[in-house]
Amino acid sequence: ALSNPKPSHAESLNCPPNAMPKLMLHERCGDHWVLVINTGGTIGMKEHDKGLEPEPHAFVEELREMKIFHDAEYAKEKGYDHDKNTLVLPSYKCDQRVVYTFLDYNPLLDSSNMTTKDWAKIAKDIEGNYERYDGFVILHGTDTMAYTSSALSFMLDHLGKPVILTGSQVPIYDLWSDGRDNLLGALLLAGVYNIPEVCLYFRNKLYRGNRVTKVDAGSFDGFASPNLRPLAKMDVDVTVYKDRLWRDDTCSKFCVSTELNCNVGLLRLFPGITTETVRSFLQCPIVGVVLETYGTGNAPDNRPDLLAALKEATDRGVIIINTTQCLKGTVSKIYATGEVLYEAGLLPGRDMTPEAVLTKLSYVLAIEGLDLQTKKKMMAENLRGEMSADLGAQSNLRDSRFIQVITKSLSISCKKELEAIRDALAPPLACAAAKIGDVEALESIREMGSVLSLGDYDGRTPLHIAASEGHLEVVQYLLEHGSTVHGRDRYGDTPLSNAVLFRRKDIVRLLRKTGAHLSREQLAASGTELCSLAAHGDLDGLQIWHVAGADLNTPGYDGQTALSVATGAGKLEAVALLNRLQSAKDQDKLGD
Ligand code: ASN
Repeated sequence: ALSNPKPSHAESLNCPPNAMPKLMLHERCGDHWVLVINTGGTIGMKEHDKGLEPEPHAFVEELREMKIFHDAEYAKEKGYDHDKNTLVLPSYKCDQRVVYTFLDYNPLLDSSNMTTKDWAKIAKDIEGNYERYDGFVILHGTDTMAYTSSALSFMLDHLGKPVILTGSQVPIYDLWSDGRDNLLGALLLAGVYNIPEVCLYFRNKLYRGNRVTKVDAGSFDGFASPNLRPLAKMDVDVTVYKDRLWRDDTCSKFCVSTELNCNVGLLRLFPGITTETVRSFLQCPIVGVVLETYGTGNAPDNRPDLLAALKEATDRGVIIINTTQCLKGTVSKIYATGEVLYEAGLLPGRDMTPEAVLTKLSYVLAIEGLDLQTKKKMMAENLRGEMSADLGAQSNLRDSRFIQVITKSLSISCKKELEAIRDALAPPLACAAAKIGDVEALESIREMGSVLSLGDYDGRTPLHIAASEGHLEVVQYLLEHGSTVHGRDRYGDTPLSNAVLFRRKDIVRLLRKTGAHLSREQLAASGTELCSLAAHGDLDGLQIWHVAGADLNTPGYDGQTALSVATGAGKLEAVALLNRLQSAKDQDKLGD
């Protein structure tokens, strides 16, 4: 079980007992919390009789001794050293700290031993710790890492925080190892950068988790993402390609589904494959198949026996997805040898990797209450960025009136320049539109192909601004078009903390519904704020903190609670409100 890394109220405020706390809603967020789920893999292995095997208990102890992985002085100063599983990275860019806690699985596994049950355990652990951490790093063996990262991408729905899988080809304890770089990069990306996706980090590159495949057993460059460029690169500069990030277009809260259908399989065609092999593979209980075919998705069209075996299966309701055996590229309807497969009832898998199709089938086929047609529709849809967008459906930048005017006046003709102008102008324009509550302007900016979640020079996104200004309709629109509730500006503020500050109760409600929550620092500091509001009998202020998720019993800097302060100050209405809210909460708990 996880020991509680959460610092006490006084510790987290880092202030002497009788001083006013320094942290209110505006303190720059200096400490970023990451949970490292250690499932095993080469990164933590040592040589045993039969070869390399995972080594229990060694990891944290060894990292603690390495200066690049642990700043013992800072940990002591902040009181983080009480937890033996928690370490702190040295200062990164303007004194940002990644504080990371290890959750070691028992037993640690070579990833060849992992099953769908292990994926479910990882997903559950992320769910259970979701609000307490800014990001998650999953240490994992490389052999099946692409399967796990693909599976998690589907199992973690409406994900708003980074989940980054990494590992290494050589144990971290060896002198010449890729483990140290991979772990360090993954920790920084998970802690400091808001990349709301399941990703895989290897050899300086961050990839989308459902686009990767292991391509090299003997190189530090072990993974490739053939059909999608990396989401970030950690070179001299850290570059996050924000326009490539997958954005969830809903107001729904993060949730996890751990049900997977295991009656799925991968079948690779080869010249001369017998119909008996295909037929026996497609036997009951199999319900979903990834068929790896040739080139752009072709199979022999002079083998009626084989095609009949496929058709029999699809007629029985087996979903068969046509994918290419090629590392790169997509299946498309070009050849007669491809068309016969669709006549046999197969569905095109576009440019998805076999790992992505297999785990997607497993996920979709386990959803209860869906008919076959809906399941097929889901397989064809882009659920988590696992397939490339249909190029025909993309809007043309040149169609935008706004861009037309700029293009003309600046005599621009090439696409790259157009995109550069769009990318420079879109964030401030979107912020301005959010400020005045103009949904139509935001829609036009989005139609130009711009991402609405990019921030201004202070990292304030349109969502921060709309939340501060109280434009509920704009907040709703932004959430439905890929804005993240977890974005932090340079002061560490989120849209939720802005909405609390400016007392936008309806917006606080909507953001909470979408999964926004106060940070551990803000929760710890809320006690003092609540006491101050109670002392002034500020009912509205107390209510808004309650709606934002603060615990009304959190003590202030001097140990008093809001209730004791309100009682002492004779603020009877505040006393009544606090009692009412508390008893409603107790009732809720009983109901649970
Ligand atoms: N067999 C190892 C594993 O997948 C390979 C590695 O991690 N490099 O656990």
